[in-house]
Amino acid sequence: MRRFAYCKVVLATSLVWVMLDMFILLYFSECNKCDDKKERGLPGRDGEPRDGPGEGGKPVVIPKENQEKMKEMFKINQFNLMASEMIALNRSLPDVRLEGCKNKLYPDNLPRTSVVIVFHNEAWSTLLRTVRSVIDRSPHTLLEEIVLVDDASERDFLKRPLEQYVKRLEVPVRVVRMEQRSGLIRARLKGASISTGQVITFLDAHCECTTGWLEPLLARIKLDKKTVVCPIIDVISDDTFEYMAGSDMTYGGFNWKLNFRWYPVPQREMDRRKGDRTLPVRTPTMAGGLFSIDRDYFQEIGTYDAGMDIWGGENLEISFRIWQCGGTLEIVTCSHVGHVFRKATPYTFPGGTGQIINKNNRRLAEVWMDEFKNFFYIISPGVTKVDYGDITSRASLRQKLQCKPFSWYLENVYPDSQIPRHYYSLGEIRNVETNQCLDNMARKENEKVGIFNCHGMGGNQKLTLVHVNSNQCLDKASEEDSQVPSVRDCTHSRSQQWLLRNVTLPEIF
Ligand SMILES: [Mn+2]
Repeated sequence: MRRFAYCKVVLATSLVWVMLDMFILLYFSECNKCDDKKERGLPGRDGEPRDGPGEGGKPVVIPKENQEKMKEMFKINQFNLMASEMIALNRSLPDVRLEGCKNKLYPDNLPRTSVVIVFHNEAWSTLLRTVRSVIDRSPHTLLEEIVLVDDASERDFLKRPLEQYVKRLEVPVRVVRMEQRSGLIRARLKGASISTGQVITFLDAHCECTTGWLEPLLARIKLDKKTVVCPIIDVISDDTFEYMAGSDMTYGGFNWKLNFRWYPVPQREMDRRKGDRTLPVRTPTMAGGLFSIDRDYFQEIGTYDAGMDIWGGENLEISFRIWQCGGTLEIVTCSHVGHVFRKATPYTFPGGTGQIINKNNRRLAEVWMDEFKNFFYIISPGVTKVDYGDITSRASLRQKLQCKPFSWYLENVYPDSQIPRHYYSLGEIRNVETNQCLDNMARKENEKVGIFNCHGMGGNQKLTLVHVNSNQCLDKASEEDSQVPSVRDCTHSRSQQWLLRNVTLPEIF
């Protein structure tokens, strides 16, 4: 009987202790979620339920009374800074990977990477959320270091406070400063040169890496160091910081103006991968902000064109160079990294945005595009007036590496390009009677072709345009629709005669 009483006492006291432990545990884990999280939050484990603003990649809604302040703050970085500041630096994100990616196995001895992040007046919250997401979601055995390159920011918190903060992080983080505003290209070169990892991973300063982002990238490089890899770039809303999965069904291309654009992955690339969407996509171009490259290979193929200024065109330049000089450029669909896409740039461009991008594009066209550069020059004649500096070192690099011609690239890497691989002439088609020209009138695919006043370019040649299927002839615009040419029975009247006028480039340049 007494023994039973003893047992009851022992049981009761241990129960009290257990409850006390639980209380302490709960109390401290609660505290992680609230006031402490912005500064010292433990690495967030994805899947663990948390309920702060933006957790799980959810959108942040700003209450009505703060809308005015929010708009004011938006202007600072051209994204919703107020929302960003409400979100924990280590917020959780959804696992947006394809099912087939989640249990892929990668070799143990992957090469280690340095992560190089260039920033200019970046917000504290976005910059440090980028850094935290790298640290929290990468195996530390694969992380050599993080290198933050400050491209002459003016904000005080990016000086000593930043250096103090990153000292406490579990992975070595180095901060290097450019002496003057140098732009993305030169700042990245600086970051690359002082880093030491076998692989260099470039990230933008407002990214969030997701679970398992790094291993599939490094695995491709381990397999072949001439493979340059990009993650799928997910969208972090600039308005709400909502995290939205990017598509594995788009890849990088460009248009005649040499603007980078996303296009659907063509059937031939799906076929090559036998329909397995978890396999990397060969992409003609990269967006530029986020990619990994073997350090030696980066050197070997000539890093970046240091003659380019600030930003723009460098992504196409490195894309063409990789492909034409024997490398491979891929989007690794099992790797997801989010990026805050903005509608406007918060940066100032010394000398003006247009001038800089024209200069950079001119350099890449001159060095890499052979005769196909003319497509670009015709569509943006302003480009031919810019001073693009000396390109002899880049041209000799191309020579030295024995890179293939641009026609090879179009044929083998980007056959679905807007730039035709084979063309008869480059110019305009003018109606003999009306003296107007065929024009796409900035219309989109599957819309009517237009007819418009000619822009006026050199040499000509008379022809009749016969439609093969209907055996009818292209005629001047009809009465009902004066801007659209018509197809009628062939009469060989003047309205069915067209002049093909070649653009004679030396003439306009
Ligand atoms: Mn960016």
